[in-house]
Amino acid sequence: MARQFPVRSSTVVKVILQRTFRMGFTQEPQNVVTSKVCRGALIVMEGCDRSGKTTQAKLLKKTLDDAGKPTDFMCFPDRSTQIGGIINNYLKCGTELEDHAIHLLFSANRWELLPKIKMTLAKGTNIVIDRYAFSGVVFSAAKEGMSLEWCKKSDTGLPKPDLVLYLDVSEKDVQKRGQFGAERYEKEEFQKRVRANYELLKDDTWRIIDASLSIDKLQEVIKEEALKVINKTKDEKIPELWVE
Ligand code: DGP
Repeated sequence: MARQFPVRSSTVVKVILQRTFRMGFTQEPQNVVTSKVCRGALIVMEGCDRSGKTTQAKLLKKTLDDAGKPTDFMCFPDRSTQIGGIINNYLKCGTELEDHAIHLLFSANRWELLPKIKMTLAKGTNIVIDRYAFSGVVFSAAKEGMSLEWCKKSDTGLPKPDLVLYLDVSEKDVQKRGQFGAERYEKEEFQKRVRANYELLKDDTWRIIDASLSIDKLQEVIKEEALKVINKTKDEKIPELWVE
């Protein structure tokens, strides 16, 4: 005769669950650390040509890495892409392009790198960018017939930086740093208009840094500002630039 199973299957399940619960298997694993990934900060370095931005931006990347805050360096224009190649040729006076057309190419160069910017910030890495959309506006609007408002439009929707470090260098100090190079915009009169345009863009995310300080002193000031903003913004969303 077939042996009768003495208990109903629902009772078996109940017992197994009770035992398992007593053994602690249904509790949350004790030593699994669930850490939240905070976003990285977007830090932009701006200033007239020869203000020392590139040196400071590259140094800041290293300073933050060394301080345990992983950071990437980027620059605009990024001359390594196809669009960047056209821009490079234009800046070196190898080609002539209509003012609006080159403005849009500078802007397109930023848009094409947006996925990289977003991905980097999302994984918690900060980005230090040597020039951004502000350069786009101040250089293009320094040309005749180009309004500041029109120049802002093509970059509307890009992420707004958490911090803009503006390296303020006087005309006199620029002259002391030697001759301008041979690139298209490296002319005294043009740079004067660029400097005046920068004045029109500043808001409370900007810090005006005296670029006449020594490289080390300047880096100290910049590091302090960067660390402050990294701690402040890690849980915040990044707003869009120039939302009307
Ligand atoms: P840099 O590689 O940082 O030396 O920049 C090259 C030159 O291009 C410099 O004179 C600034 C200018 N520039 C940078 N970004 C833009 C932009 O978006 N639009 C325009 N018109 N000029 C820019």
